[in-house]
Amino acid sequence: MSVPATVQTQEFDVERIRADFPILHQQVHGKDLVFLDNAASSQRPQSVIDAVSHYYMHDHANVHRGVHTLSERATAAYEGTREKIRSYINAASTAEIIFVRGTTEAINLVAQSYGRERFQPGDEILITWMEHHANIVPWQMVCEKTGAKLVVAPITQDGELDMDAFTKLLTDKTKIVAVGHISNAIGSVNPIKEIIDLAHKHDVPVLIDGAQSMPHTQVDMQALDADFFAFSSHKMFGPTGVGVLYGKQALLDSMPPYQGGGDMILAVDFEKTLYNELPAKFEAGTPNIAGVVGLGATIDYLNQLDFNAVAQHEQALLDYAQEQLATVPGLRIIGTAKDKASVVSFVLDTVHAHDLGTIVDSEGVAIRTGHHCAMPVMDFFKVPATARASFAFYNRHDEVDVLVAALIKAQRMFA
Ligand code: 7TS
Repeated sequence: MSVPATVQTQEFDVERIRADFPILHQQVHGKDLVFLDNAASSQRPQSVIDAVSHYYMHDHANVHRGVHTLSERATAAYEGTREKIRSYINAASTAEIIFVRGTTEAINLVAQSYGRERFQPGDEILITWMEHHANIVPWQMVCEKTGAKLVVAPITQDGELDMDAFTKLLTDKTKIVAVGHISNAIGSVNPIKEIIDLAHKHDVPVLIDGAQSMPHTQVDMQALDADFFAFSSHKMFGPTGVGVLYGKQALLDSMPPYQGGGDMILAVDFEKTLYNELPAKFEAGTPNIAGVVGLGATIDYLNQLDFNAVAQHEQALLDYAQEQLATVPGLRIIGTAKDKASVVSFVLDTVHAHDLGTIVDSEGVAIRTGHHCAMPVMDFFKVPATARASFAFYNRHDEVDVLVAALIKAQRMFA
């Protein structure tokens, strides 16, 4: 992602960072692991693993229920993470932080709870051509129930959102805009502040899919003025099975519960149920307590990083990767937006993406191959699949060299 030129950063010590991630120090097929599948799921530092383990060894009980000591400890750790997240993304209140399973559940929650009640036949939901299926299918489902229409803003040949077209498609019929911050398939960074300001001029709320931005950058909800923002812990170095829906309090207050059950009620009888206040209203049933505790430790870990140094390191990795990959004969990079995160999709003219994935794995290199749950983007670039190398702050330049050597080996095998 672009780095402000004037910002002074500390020297980024990648070896010190790598020492925090035990999983990186292993061999696969007799070769040092080179983990370049971070966009699918990144790895966890020891402190996060320890926090989850400590929680299970000392503090586990159900939350918000018992007056006994363990339940109070578990509740304090669970609610403590809510405050850490609030502060990390600068939300106005902890009532605006809803724990969910991940980005997918967060978007489904908004589509069903916000959309299903309000959308009418003829209303429009505006997304973009580069969305992950998690930001397409929930809206299609709500369209089927309400008669609303999914409108898709086009992208350019470089894989950038076509802002002129987007501006024209945003009309009085638009009832919500739902846009990814960073494309998982091609790495493009969308101008979300501009999109939010534009939509707000039409009084249209905006949901940002932040699944791919949280591992690379810090976001400020009040400065951004997003109405909803969704992200997954497992992509930002935290446990799997937990994520966050941020929503402005007034909007969340106006929405009905998404699921019913324990914890989301104040009183129940067979005639009528009185729903709980935010955020409990949207957290039915026993949550992923250990995951949330681990996410709290993840925020502590991220808070001690210098994100300007992280951004510079990742930009240097991206530049180096794109430069080196361009030296591989017959390799084409898919997605050449000016502002890109450290995600590089590519195809080789002689080797299918799936074969590539298997061959580079035999060299210890983990990349993802396929459509990346973004089939419309693949259709746009007229490719069935791509190979994707996605970097995190713990990756090194020499890992790019290992990838490139593995690709050349694959090419020789298929020659
Ligand atoms: N949105 C984006 C932009 C994503 O990249 C993903 C997952 C999701 C939503 C869904 O997140 P989840 O945590 O709820 O599953 N992306 C990928 C990927 O690129 N490879 O595997 C999953």
